[in-house]
Amino acid sequence: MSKFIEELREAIINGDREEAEAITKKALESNIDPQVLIQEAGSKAMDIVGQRFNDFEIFLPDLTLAADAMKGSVGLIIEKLKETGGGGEDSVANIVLGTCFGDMHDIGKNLVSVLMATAGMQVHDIGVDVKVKDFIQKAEEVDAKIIAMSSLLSTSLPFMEDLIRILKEKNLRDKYYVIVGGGPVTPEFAVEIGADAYGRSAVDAREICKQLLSSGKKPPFEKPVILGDLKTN
Ligand code: B12
Repeated sequence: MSKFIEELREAIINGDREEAEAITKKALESNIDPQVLIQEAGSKAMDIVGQRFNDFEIFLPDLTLAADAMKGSVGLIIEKLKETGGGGEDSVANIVLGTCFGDMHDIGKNLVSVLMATAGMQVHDIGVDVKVKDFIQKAEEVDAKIIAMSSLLSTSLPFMEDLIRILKEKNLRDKYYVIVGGGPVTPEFAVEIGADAYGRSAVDAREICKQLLSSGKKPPFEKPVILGDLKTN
């Protein structure tokens, strides 16, 4: 494992934003793949911190510091991805993206947003704590093709199901592909609620959008497109 990855993981776990940013800068200068940096350093560090929080080894202030360090690192990685990934000039579709109501987690969603944008998609990131009606309102307003919902909290998962139910009630279900992702979301859950796709990571999210848009099929899909196995990713 690259020394940068190990050092960055450590800096994030320790909640040291300055150090995390300094290592991220050096790693990016050494041309390390930004996505490897996110996956192997950032996300792994967050998993460790999340587990320690769960086990009462650390508490909310520690979690907040770690998240801040992660945000610092991700901010620099996002800049790099924007520089190298192209712009949204040949946008293929409008995508409305947000974190579900009640949930303030946005680090993963922001990565999803940037990776979609670097693939030339027009992303309308409507932030965190987004009500179902606001996802739909925005999708109607911008004539979106895809509604992408992120959730890290189990308590916010029912809003994904609500969105699909309300789209059906409004006769809008065949207008939007609905894709879901985030920590507690599973492929089984995506099947259960009738989503069109599930992705484990931000890279999967980007690939899913490409697949849906080139499928030539209207939503809803009988079976969701599933990318990123929980066991291998
Ligand atoms: C950082 C963090 C925080 C930060 C958030 C900062 C921020 N601005 O986002 C702070 C400290 C604020 C926080 C608060 C809380 N948190 Co918190 N948090 C985390 C932690 C450690 C990391 C999350 C993270 O950023 N991961 C890194 C990113 C890169 O990964 P990601 O978000 O999973 O996103 C990736 C994929 O999921 C995917 N993806 C994401 N969205 C989407 C969408 C689509 C469409 C697709 C296809 C893919 C996709 O792509 C992303 C990139 O690859 C997790 C533990 C964990 N390991 O997940 C707990 C965790 C999510 N938090 C948890 C809890 C309980 C809370 C609090 C309730 C704590 C409290 N008691 O107050 C509050 C809730 C506040 C709220 N209302 O939202 C629990 C949730 C349990 C559950 N299943 O419900 C976790 C799992 C910790 C734990 N082990 O218990 N938290």
